Amino acid sequence: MMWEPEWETLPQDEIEALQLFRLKKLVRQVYERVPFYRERMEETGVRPGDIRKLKDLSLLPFTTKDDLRENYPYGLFAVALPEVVRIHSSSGTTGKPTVVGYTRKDLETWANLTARVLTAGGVRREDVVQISFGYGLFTGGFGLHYGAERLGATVIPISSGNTRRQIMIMRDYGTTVLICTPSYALYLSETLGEMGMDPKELKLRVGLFGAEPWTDQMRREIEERLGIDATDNYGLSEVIGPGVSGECMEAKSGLHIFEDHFIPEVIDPSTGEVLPHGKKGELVITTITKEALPLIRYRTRDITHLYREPCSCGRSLIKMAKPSGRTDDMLIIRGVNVFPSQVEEVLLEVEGTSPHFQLVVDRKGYLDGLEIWVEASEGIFFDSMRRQRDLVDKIRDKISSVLGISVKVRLVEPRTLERTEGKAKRVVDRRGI
Ligand code: DLL
Repeated sequence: MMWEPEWETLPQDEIEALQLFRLKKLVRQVYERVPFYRERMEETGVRPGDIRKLKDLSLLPFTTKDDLRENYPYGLFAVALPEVVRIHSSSGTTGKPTVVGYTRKDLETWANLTARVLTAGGVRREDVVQISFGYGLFTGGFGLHYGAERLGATVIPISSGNTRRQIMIMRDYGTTVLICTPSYALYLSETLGEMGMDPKELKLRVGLFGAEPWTDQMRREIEERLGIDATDNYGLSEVIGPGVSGECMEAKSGLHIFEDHFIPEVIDPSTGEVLPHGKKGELVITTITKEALPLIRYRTRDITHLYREPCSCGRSLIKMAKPSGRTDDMLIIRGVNVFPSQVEEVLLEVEGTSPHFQLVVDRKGYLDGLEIWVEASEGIFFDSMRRQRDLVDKIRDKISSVLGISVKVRLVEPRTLERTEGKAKRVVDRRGI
């Protein structure tokens, strides 16, 4: 089943013709309306008229998360604020988050795209869909919510947290579809066991998981434990949120990218050179239909490769492999993006610590935990237990509020964290994903 079969099965030559048409229009628009893009293009020496074929996309400069930050909050918007009807945002590398906006038409597009993802993952009108992604500035909850409503399913906008209540509602309301991060799905299955419940007591049949990397092995485990069919879906706030690509339940291999809205490229992250299909590198996306925040060659920092193959679901759309990692140091913990630099900023503000720290990520049971190991300054270390406790509480509260997830903080003796000659080893990831 497809949500918009006329678009999802377009032959490659027609998709490419459509992409070129939309790209030309987009480049002209951003050149006229967004000073940032005009300056960048002038610096690079390209003009809108130079885009004559799809391959000319590579003449255009990249856009990065830093560019969004430097133009915080609305500098890259291509429409006036009254045209923007929704704002979302995601964590930035330091300090400022990234702000994204949607016009009414963008919200339309987004709902259709997440409806495509849901349909590909096996969701139907008759389903009861429990959305356990956070609702709020994060794009996960609202993004999939409108898609599920669009396709006519019965939506339970439960948001994240309170696992036992999630399970109770799942049972009592007859939830058939679960939408959350893959790690939360596993955690739910574990809690189900702790509550002495059998998944057979639930009506769950399908799960759509995304917002963090996961493996096929994890898919099998989730499918077995919950007795469902699980598919992957990918997206990022800057580009639109969820709805950039999704797996089909027929093949469960690779995520179809909605090429009528996004042009994907894979580049060598160190040289910026475009790589041929099949070669692994950094995914770069150009949005060709978005109005409020169109992005030209946005560097996602996600590592994957692209391939086109006939798919058993009948879609002609190009596929991306499951993202396998990132080219930067961003961590995804319980679906929340975390940069070590955010922790550093907090520590620099707190007296009594040294700027030596490490983020230790672990998965206890199925839930990610983040512990921050911080070297105490000499003074504090020899201080009373009471003062140390106060310091730990202060750091914990500050970091938890900046990152948006709860963390544990451990003070360690001065000069005990490993020093390296090159890049500091800020992250110890023990999750094995
Ligand atoms: O995580 C959007 C989303 C919500 C996607 C719900 C799917 C479902 P951000 O918070 O901006 O947006 O984080 C984007 O998360 O660059 C990837 O590194 C990672 N990511 C998202 N989906 C996947 C996935 C949302 N399926 C960042 N596999 C991206 C691996 C993923 N990584």
